Order: sequence, then structure tokens, then C-alpha cells
Amino acid sequence: MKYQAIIFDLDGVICHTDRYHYLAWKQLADELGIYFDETINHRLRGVSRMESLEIVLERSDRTFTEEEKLLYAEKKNEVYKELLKQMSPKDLSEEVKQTLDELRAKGLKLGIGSSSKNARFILSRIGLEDYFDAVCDGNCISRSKPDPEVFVKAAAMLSTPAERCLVVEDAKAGVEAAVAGGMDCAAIGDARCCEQAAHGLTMFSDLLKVAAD
Ligand code: B16
Ligand code: MG
Repeated sequence: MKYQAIIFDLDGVICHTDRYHYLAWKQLADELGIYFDETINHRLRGVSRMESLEIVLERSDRTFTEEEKLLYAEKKNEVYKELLKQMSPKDLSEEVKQTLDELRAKGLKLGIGSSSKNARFILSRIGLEDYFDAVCDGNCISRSKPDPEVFVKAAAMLSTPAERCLVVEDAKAGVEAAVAGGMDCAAIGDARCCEQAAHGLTMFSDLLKVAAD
């Protein structure tokens, strides 16, 4: 097999938290009197929390101090974390769980490479807290996607050279990060239009065909 390890993005690949991100950013934007909608929310996919805040604040004519920005990011995160408590193992689809189990049975190492600082909490909500061989998340990195740091560190945690790792991503910045790290990327959802992706997945279980090569 070409690949020895698969590194999964979390939000938008293993599970879906967009709605909660949307509701939490919307609450903050409303409080600040800033226009925010689903289209703007879409631009926040795979982008770090502070970069997301910058995008949300683009619609304001005010300038904000670094202190204010940190406070707003924290405020949004408190609302988001509260909303995440609604998640349960039911938010992990049968297709994703079965595919992960089959990939593991083939002897592949499985890891997470996520920009989110809430990745471990999300994994625990969906019943996967102890499932992965490595979890590299927003707390482990200083540069977010499209910088390859999160995937390079995940590959090191899995003791697997980049060329034997496959990254699964739903965001353009994530595909770019994987390729910059010397890894093949399987793109799902919106990221499928990225030419840099080595594979396109119509559905998550298509990974079984890709991994068998
Ligand atoms: P947090 P991923 C990303 O997760 C999300 O796609 C993105 O929308 C979010 O802003 C980012 O995590 C940071 O999340 O505020 O929880 O640290 O797609 O890289 O798994
Ligand atoms: Mg994602």
C-alpha cells in the first residue's frame, strides 16, 4: 500500500460543527452591530479562530485593539463550547465510523490534523476521544493552515514519512497545507475543486478505494 497513515481534518471531514460556529459568530456579530451571514461563515472553514474574527470584523468601520480582539474571540468561543455540548456520538455517522474501522483493520495509522483548539472536546463529544493514534490540533501549532505545520507535526507523531501519509480535507487552505507538507491530499466537499488534491472523494467511504492503492 502506498499510504501507511491517514491524517484527517476534523471539522467538515469527521463531523460537522459549521452550524455551531455560525450561531456563535452570529451572536458576537449581532452584539457588535456587524452584518454576518452564512456566506461569510463559509469563508471561516478551516481558518483559525483569530483569522476568522478578522473576517467577521471586516464588515465594521471601527478599528479594534488587540485586547478587544482577544476578548471577542474568547467570548465567541465560550458560546461555541456551550453549543458543542449538544453534540453526541449520534453526530458521528455510521459511514465515517465504519470506514475508520476498516482503514484501521488494514493496518493504517489514523491521526487528526485540525486547526481547532476544541478538537479534543469535539472528539470526546462524538465518542472518539481515545480512537486516534495521534491528535495534532490548534493547541500544538503556531501557524495555521495553509501552513503545513499541523500535518507535519501529525506525521511526526505517527512516526510516518510525509510521502506515506494521506491527508483528508474539506477546505482549500487544508489541501494547500497538506501539499506544502509533501503529502497527498484526498479532498471532500467544497475542496474537491482544488486542483492540488491528488484524490477527490464523493463520499467518505471512497477512502477505502484510495487507501487500497
Ligand atoms: P476553534 P478544522 C477548524 O477546524 C474549523 O474548520 C474552523 O472553522 C475554525 O475556525 C478552526 O478550526 C478553529 O477552531 O475556534 O475551535 O479553535 O477544519 O481544521 O478541523
Ligand atoms: Mg475542515
